[in-house]
Amino acid sequence: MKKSILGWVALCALCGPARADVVTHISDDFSDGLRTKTGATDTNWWRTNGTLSVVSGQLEWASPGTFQAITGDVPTSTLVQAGDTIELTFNFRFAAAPGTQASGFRFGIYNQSGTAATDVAASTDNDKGYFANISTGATMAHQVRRETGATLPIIAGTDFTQIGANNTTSPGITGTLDQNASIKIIKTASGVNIVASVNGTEYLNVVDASPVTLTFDEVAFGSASNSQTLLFDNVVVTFSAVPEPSSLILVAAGGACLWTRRRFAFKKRRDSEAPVG
Ligand SMILES: [Ca+2]
Ligand SMILES: [Ca+2]
Ligand SMILES: [Ca+2]
Repeated sequence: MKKSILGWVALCALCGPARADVVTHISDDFSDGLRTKTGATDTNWWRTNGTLSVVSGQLEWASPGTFQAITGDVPTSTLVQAGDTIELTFNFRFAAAPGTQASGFRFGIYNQSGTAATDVAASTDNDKGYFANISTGATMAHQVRRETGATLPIIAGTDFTQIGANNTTSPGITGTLDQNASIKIIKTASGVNIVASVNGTEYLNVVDASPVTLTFDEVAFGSASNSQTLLFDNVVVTFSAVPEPSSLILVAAGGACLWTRRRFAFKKRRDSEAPVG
């Protein structure tokens, strides 16, 4: 009997990859007309420069200026197990066609480094994380960068290192059409894998063996030298945690107990129903 239970536990623990639990941290469609948090999956939005307001159900960042950012607060998430993933997806568009700029549009996932974001303040200067650096206009030189928070501002400064090679084949962002983009950070056995996509096409897929952080509580959007107004909508941040091996064993052990109890009950019933003599 003991042998069968152990076998059952081992089988359960090994039967394929465990399904991750996906939690939606943020799902902001700006339908409340506010850039402040009013619901469970809503959030607060801040800017380092320019004017930030909700216009016609979209977050409008007017006159962003050069190398400026907007940020959104995210519930703290830590990547622990290989496979744990935090992902940002959103819609965006330029109000006027952006100029040719190698790092024209930026988006990333960050750690606030203990000083929470507020408007037009130095509190986001020390934030660290990863961002995708997507070119605008005719340029095609897209990159992923790791930022340490050592020099101001967030999503710019001189405190970043390029991870992996440039993508020089995917198109830059042009025109004023609505676009969709995403960036996700996936824990690997010894580092992180960063994947960024634009309009369903994977632009960047790189691995960083020296993560600057595994804890994230912020997303950021940046404008380099484009001064055009940007509009954002349907910002979604999800966190997927792969169950820890210990919880898998517990689930398997629970299943084994249930199986044993059922088997015992069945045997007892069979014995009591057996003809006597
Ligand atoms: Ca909307
Ligand atoms: Ca900070
Ligand atoms: Ca910086």
